[in-house]
Amino acid sequence: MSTLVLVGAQWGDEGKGKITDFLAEKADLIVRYQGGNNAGHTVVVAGQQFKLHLVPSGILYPDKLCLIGNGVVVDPEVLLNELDNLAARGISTANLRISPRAHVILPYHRRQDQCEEERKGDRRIGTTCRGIGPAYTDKIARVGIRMAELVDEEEFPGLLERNLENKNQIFREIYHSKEFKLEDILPTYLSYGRRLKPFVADVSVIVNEAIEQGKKVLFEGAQGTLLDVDHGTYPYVTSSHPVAAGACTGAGIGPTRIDRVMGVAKAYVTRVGEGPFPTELKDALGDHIRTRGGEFGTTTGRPRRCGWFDAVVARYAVRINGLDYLAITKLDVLTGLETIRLCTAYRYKGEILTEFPATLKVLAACEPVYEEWPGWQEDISRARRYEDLPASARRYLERITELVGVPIAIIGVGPGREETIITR
Ligand code: 2SA
Ligand code: GDP
Ligand code: MG
Repeated sequence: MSTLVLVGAQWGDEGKGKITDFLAEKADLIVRYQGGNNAGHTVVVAGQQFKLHLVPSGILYPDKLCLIGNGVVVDPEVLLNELDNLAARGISTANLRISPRAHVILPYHRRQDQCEEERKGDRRIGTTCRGIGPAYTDKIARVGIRMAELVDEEEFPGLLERNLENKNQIFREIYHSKEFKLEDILPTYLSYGRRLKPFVADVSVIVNEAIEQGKKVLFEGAQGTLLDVDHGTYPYVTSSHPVAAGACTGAGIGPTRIDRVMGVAKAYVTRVGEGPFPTELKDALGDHIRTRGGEFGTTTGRPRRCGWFDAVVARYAVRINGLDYLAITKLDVLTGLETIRLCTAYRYKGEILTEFPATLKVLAACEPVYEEWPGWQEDISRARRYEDLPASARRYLERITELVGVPIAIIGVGPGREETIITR
């Protein structure tokens, strides 16, 4: 198999970073295709933790090409910091390439994100305030600035000036907030452009050539299916396409170039930010899972909401992404629970729903239908083969497979690269 798209099958933070790093050993190229530094992908190797935001999670292997596709929004300041931090830890970033078509996050996007959240009040999305939504809004409105322009010292000043005029009007009249001065931004961003210029290369050309040559390409989704702007719990979503199809538009490849799609799901569910979450546990058990699973935002540190595994969500992810396999992570976090619940369907006004509803109104009125399964008490973090898992853990996973309809290819029993079981 030469190309694999890895997507979040829930609301993000499923452990995509860890699984990407694990699979990257056998890949030649690792490609981010959407999102920006709202993402926080954690990789743990030899006890060392790396939190990646824009750089693909293949970067810890010195021989892999790591690509940031056109579908990503790039905050140059954050990216340069990330590169500096990696370099300080002895990780080479020489193999990084960034698409000239990727849009740039500028300071006014970050402020706009914050102002918009404040204006929404109790209807806020709970964004990461990294400027993601406003940068994608500008892209779709056809006023965005791309990497190609950031690194072009003739083009960038005029574009920035024009955009600042518009943005300042919005800051003045709508948000009643401070205006931005051209001279405060321009020299800094020109210098960022100079530093990033050597990394800019046509990612679509590189990826397509690699595929032609039979190289292995791993596409690393960020966020998750239920945060997709089309397929997620709109409007409580991010502004990009985390779903597998996003890899095509976000990296510049055709759908015929994708061989396999893997969905990453936790053995339970988490969500950070606002919006519906049918199996959420708002009790001591939810707190227990949060503590045990270290469920705090990798980017913002916000506590994540925790709940039971939801097979309605997982089946939806299978359908929307065309999943071939699942990777189930954080099974170890459930160790010690007497019983584990699995949501098999929703009850809506006395009716049983097996498909994920399109509206928040219906979703809000849905009650999860649960099955209960016995838990296990044994420490599973040293399990390396499926057979090493206690019978009740295996039964739980087998029930997930039955309910979701795709096989589980990888099981996570700890954050470290080696704390992984491959089943196929
Ligand atoms: P945004 O900032 O516009 O993308 O926010 C819109 C919604 O998308 C959610 N979102 C995320 N959900 C989970 N994980 C994300 N990455 C970080 C992490 C989050 C953090 O790895 O933990 O540190 O808080 C991520 N990025 C965006 C967001 O919560 C909104 O619901
Ligand atoms: P991502 O955004 O999908 O890459 O996920 P995050 O990195 O934001 O959050 C996942 C967290 O769980 C990170 O702290 C990982 O180190 C950790 N993690 C990943 N897989 C496992 C696992 O199987 N078990 C445990 N205990 N932790 C895991
Ligand atoms: Mg994350």
